[in-house]
Amino acid sequence: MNRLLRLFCVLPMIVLLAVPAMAQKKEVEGPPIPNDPVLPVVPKKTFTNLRIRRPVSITHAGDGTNRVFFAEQQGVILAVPNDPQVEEAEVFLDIEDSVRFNPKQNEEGLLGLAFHPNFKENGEFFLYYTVKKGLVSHVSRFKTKDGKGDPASEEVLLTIEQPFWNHNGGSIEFGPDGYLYIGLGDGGSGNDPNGNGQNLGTWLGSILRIDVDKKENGKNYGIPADNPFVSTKGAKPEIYAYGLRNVWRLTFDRETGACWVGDVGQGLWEEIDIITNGGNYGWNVREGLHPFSDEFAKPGAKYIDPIFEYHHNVGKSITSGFVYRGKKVPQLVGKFLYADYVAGKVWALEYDYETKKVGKNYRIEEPSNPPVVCFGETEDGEVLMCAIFGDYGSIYEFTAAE
Ligand SMILES: [Ca+2]
Repeated sequence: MNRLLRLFCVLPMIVLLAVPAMAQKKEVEGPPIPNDPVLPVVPKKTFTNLRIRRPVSITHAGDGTNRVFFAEQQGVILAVPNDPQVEEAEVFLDIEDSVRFNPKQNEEGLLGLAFHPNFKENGEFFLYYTVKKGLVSHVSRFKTKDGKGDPASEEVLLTIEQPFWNHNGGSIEFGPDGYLYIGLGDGGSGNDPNGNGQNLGTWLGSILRIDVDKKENGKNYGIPADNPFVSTKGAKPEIYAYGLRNVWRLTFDRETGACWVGDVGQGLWEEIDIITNGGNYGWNVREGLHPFSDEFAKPGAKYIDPIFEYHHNVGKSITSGFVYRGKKVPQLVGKFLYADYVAGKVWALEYDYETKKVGKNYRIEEPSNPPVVCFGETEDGEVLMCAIFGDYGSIYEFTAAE
C-alpha cells in the first residue's frame, strides 16, 4: 500500500484530506467484504435548529437538568436543554484562545469533556485539549461560577508531551469506580516510530486512570492503589492499560461497567477492545488480530486481542460509541454502537460478556454515509451520534424503523 495513503487513512478526522488522495488509489485488497445484516433502526437528524461547529464530544452533566453538552473542537462548550427543537445554545465555557486547532491538521483541539460524578455538588468538570503553543495536551479541572464554566478556574492535572500533531486520543470518562480514565494515542506520525505503544515509561499509547479527588506527591491528582504498574520499575503509575495506537473513544457500559474502546488502525485493520486492568493491547507489535512489527516486541509479552476487527476494505477509521442502554429503540438494547469515519458506515455489534464472543454485526443504514466523529449519551440514557459535514456537525438520534 502506498505509504502516504497509509499515513493518511489512519486518522479519525483527516478524511477531508484523505478522500481525494484515496480516490486515485486502488481498493485495498483483503478478505471478502462481510454481508452484514441490516437492523431496522434509522438515524434521524435532531437539534437541527442549532449550528454547532465541530462537536467531537457530546455528554451530559448528570445533575438532573437533562442538558446536552456539545464540545466544539475549536474550544467552546455549548449547553442546551435536551429538546430537539431548541433554537439557541448557551456558551457554557469558551477557552478557544487557549486551544490549538488547525482545520488542516484536525486531530487537535478540545477533544474530551467529562463531568465529575458529583458535579451537582462540586461544580467540577474536566477537559482534554491540545494547548495553543507547542505540541502538548492538557487534562484540566475546571469549576463553575454562576452556573457556567469558569475559564479562570483551570487547574492542570496532566501535561502530556505530543511528539507529533496527530494521534492525540482525547477521550476522558469517569469509570464506575469514580476514577477518571484518559484514552491516549501513540504520539503520532505513522507506525509508532518511537515504540510508545509498548513502552510503560511513557503515557503515550496508553489508557491512564487517575483519582481526581486526591492530591498526592505534589500532583493535582492521586494514583488509585490498584493501578497495575504502581510497583513496576520505570513504569508510569498512571497507566491502566497499554499497547494502543489511537483510542478514538472510550466509554463504559452503564449496565456492566465494561470499558469499550475503538483503536484506530494503521494500514489494514480497525479494532474494538474491551479494556482490562493492566492489559497490553498489542500495538505496534500487533494490528488487530495480526502481526505488525517486531521492532519493539519484548520477549514473553502477552497481547490481548480485540473482540472484533474489520479490514480497510470495509472502513478506515473507527469511531467507537456506546453499548446502548436507552429505552427508545428496543432493537439496540445491549448492542455496541460504532461507526467508521472514512466509510461513513454505522453498526451495532452483539457481544456476550459470558462467552466473550461477538454475535452479529448489524449495519445501521444512513444514505448520506455520515463521517461520524463521536457518539454521546444523554442524561435520560439515549445515544446521540455526530457527523461533521464541512465545518458543522450534524447530530443524529436513533429511532426504530416504521
Ligand atoms: Ca490492538
